[in-house]
Parts: sequence; C-alpha cells; structure tokens
Amino acid sequence: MKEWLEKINNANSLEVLENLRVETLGKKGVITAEFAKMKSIPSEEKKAFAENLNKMKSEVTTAIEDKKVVLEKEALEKKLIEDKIDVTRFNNTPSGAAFHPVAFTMDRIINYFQNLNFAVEEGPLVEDDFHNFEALNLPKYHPARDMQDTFYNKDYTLLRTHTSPVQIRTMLSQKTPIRMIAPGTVFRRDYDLTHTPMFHQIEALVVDEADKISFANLKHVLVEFLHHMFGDVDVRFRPSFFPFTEPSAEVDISCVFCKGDGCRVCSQTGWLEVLGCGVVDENVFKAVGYEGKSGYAFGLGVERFAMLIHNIGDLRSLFESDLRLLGQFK
Ligand code: 2U9
Repeated sequence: MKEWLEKINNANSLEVLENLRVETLGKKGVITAEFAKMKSIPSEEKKAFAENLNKMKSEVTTAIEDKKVVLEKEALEKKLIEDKIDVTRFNNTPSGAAFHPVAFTMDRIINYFQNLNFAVEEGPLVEDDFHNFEALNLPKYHPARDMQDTFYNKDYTLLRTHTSPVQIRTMLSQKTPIRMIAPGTVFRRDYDLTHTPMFHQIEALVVDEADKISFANLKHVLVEFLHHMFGDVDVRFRPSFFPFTEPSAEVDISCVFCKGDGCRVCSQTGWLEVLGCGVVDENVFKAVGYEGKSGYAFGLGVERFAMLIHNIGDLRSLFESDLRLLGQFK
C-alpha cells in the first residue's frame, strides 16, 4: 500500500494520477480486487479485513484528491504562463485619420497663396442681397441673377452663392492695397452629375491704386499657380463674361488625362476649364467706395480641382462619406 501512496505522491501529471486512480480504485483496480476477496475470508477475520481495506481505500482516495488539487493548481499556473495572447492576430495599427480630398485640395491652394502673401478672409454663409448680388454689379432684375439659382430665406436673406461677398466685406472694412483669398462653402440650387447644392470655392482679389494692377499681373499669377497644381500643362485664356469683372476670361489647362490628345474627360477637346477671372469691374469698386482703383479677381471650384488632381470621376462621390474612397487619401 505504501508503494501506491508513494506513486500517487510522485505523480507528475493529472493523466498519471488518473491512471493510478484506475489502477487502485477502478473496476479492475487492486483495492477493488481486494474487496472481491471478502467472500472467501473466514467470518471471524472479515471485520478486521474490511476495516483495513476501508482504511486503505480512504487513504488512497484522500491521497489522490489532495494530489489532484496540487496538480490542477500547477497545470493552471503553467497554462497562465504559457497561454500568451497573440496580439499580432489583431490589426492594432491605429487606422489613422485622413484629410477629405476636398479639404486636402483646399489646404494646398490656401497654402500656395499664403506663401504669396495673400491674406485669408472669411465671411458669413447667410448673406444679404447687397453683399451677394447688388455690390457685385448684379442689380435687381439683372438676368445674371437667374444664372445663380439661389436658396432664399423667408426674411430675404440667402445662402451665399459664391464667396465674393467676402471680398465686398473686406473692401468695405479695409484700405488698399488688398491681396486676399476667400475660401469657403457656397450654395446653389443645382443637383446633377456635375453640380451639388453645396460646394467649395476659393476666390482671390487683388486691389491697389489706379493702373497699378493689370490683366498681365493676373495672367502671370494664374499660370504659375496652375503649373504648381497640375505640373507641366499648357494654359490658355478664353474671353468670357462675368458681371463683376471686365474684361473677363475663362482659363483652360491641357487635359491632364490625355495630355491634350482628346479623351472622354475633356470631351475630345484636349482642354479642361479650371477657373474664371478678370479685371474688377468699375461698378464693383463704386459700390464699395473704391472709385478709380485697379484690381483683378478670380474664382475656382475646389471639388473640380480635387477631381482632376486625384482622378475622381463622379462629383457626388465626394459627398457620400464612403470609407473606400476616403481611405485612399491617408
Ligand atoms: C469681387 C470681384 C470679382 C470672382 C470671379 C469667377 C470669375 C469665376 C467660377 C469658377 C468656378 C465660380 O465655382 S465656380 O463655378 N468663378 O469664374 N469668379 S471672376 O470675381 C470677383 C469676386 C469678387 C469683389
């Protein structure tokens, strides 16, 4: 018996211990076999034999139970040490924020002009008729007002249709020289493949004393700017009309996709229209008490720039918050 107790005490795993339990107390175990001998024991010896056997059984049972507690504890400790969480199974790299392509493009353009010493001016999104139309040579009933389908409020305020009211406010509150850009959100009642009711513009205004600012200055600044944004492209100025500039021009670059050969994006023309510009109309200067000054202005749509720079085909995808698109700009 001592030998079994020793074996139990030396068991080094739960498996070994279980085998010892089967070998001693199991159906075919040595102790179970001893009980079977009871039948053949003379009755006067039975009591002592049974007592001895029960004592053995209980000693072995206790020894196995005690050893089991010790081995289970050891096994748990071993498991806790060995069971390491494999952190590499989780993608714990921070997903990281990314600029929206419109914000990214906006920042690039703002940064470019800040480096040329242009001030960045801002103004309200809810404007009045004077700052959004009247002062910009768009008097009441002027047909050009129909060009801008406007969101009007009940009190005749409106959501600005361009950032130009910011230039009006700047001229009304500051003296020349003025060298500024007005980046911001604008609103027009328009929704199709190439128009959304909210989009972003950056407009620029440069004003100084009479004859100091010319179309040549404007042309130089824009050609340099477009080369910075689009690389080695051709730039052309086409005569155009805007109520707030005279003369006016629209500016094209050679198509960034087909290099001017003609493709679907440029409608086979080889050219892409990217901005409008001109020499500030005398009537605009009159409206803000700037009679006789000279200046130039231009305006661009930020979404259009972002689409051309990042090869984005559908304007509306810029407003859908789809992470498959936004994730590409990290
Ligand atoms: C003042 C005087 C003149 C701003 C200008 C444009 C031409 C122009 C468009 C570009 C694409 C609007 O976003 S767009 O649809 N803009 O073509 N903007 S000249 O002229 C001004 C502005 C303010 C006081």
